[in-house]
Order: sequence, then C-alpha cells, then structure tokens
Amino acid sequence: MKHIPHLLLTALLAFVLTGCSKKEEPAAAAAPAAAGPRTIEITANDSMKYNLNSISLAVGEEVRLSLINVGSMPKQAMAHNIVVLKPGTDTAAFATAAAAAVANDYIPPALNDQVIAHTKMLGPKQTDSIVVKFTAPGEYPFLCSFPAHYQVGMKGTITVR
Ligand SMILES: [Cu+2]
Repeated sequence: MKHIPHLLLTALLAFVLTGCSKKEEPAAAAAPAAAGPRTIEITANDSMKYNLNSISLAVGEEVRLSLINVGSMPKQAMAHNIVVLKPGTDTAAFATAAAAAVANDYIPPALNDQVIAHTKMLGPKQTDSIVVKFTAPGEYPFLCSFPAHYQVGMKGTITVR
C-alpha cells in the first residue's frame, strides 16, 4: 500500500514535466525558420521579358533564384529558363550556340564550363529554382537560352560586390 502514493507522485511529476516541455516547443521550433538562402523571384512572360534585369548581391551571398513562367503560350513556342554565366562570358556567342542545342534543353554542352547554374526550361505556369553562392566579386551575366529570347532582351546582370 505504501507504493501506490509514490507511483502516483511519479506519474504526476512526469505529467507536469512533459506538460512543461511541450509548452516550450513552439517557441524553440520557430527560431530556425528564418535560416536558408534569400529567395529572389524572377518572372518570365509571353512578351519575352524578365521582371528583373539587374540584381545586386554581396560577395559570399547565397541566393535562391526562383524562376516562374507566368505566360500561357505552349512550351514548344515560348519556354524560358535562366542561365547564370561566368563573368566575361561572350553572351551573344553563348545564345547562338544554345539555340542549336535543342537536344540538351538549349544548354550547349561545348560551353558547359561557362555555366554557373541554370534552371530547367519552363513551360507555362512552371517554376524552378537554383541556389547559387557568389563567392567572388564580378558581373555575372544571365540569360534565357530559348532561341531568339536573348536577342529580344531576356538577359541581365548579377552584380556581386
Ligand atoms: Cu525565354
């Protein structure tokens, strides 16, 4: 009979302790939500335009470039991507080579060493993102490698300082 009150006390203590720790969990879990790279949203439309043509970043910054094709034309006629290139890349030559690289989703294999990162080629309402860490200062060109889009103005610069 002496053991019963002791067991009850132990159970009560366990309940109180569990209850206390559960109350603290939401506050503790909320803290890491802000971590991770900053997201920069870029849209591409049926008029062959990005909403952003210049982006400024700090050296060492890691960002998520998120591309959204907000157009509605079929993918065969109007698709978009973002290709981030190394500083100093001949972008016109890259775009010309890309137009011929249909089989490789318009990324020319011969110029792969100039590509830092690229999204998939997106049809209407599709989205894709790339995470890039810019460790060196410079002017990083970006463009859409779908045929003729670069020439119409789907290009820009990421300036890293
Ligand atoms: Cu495009």
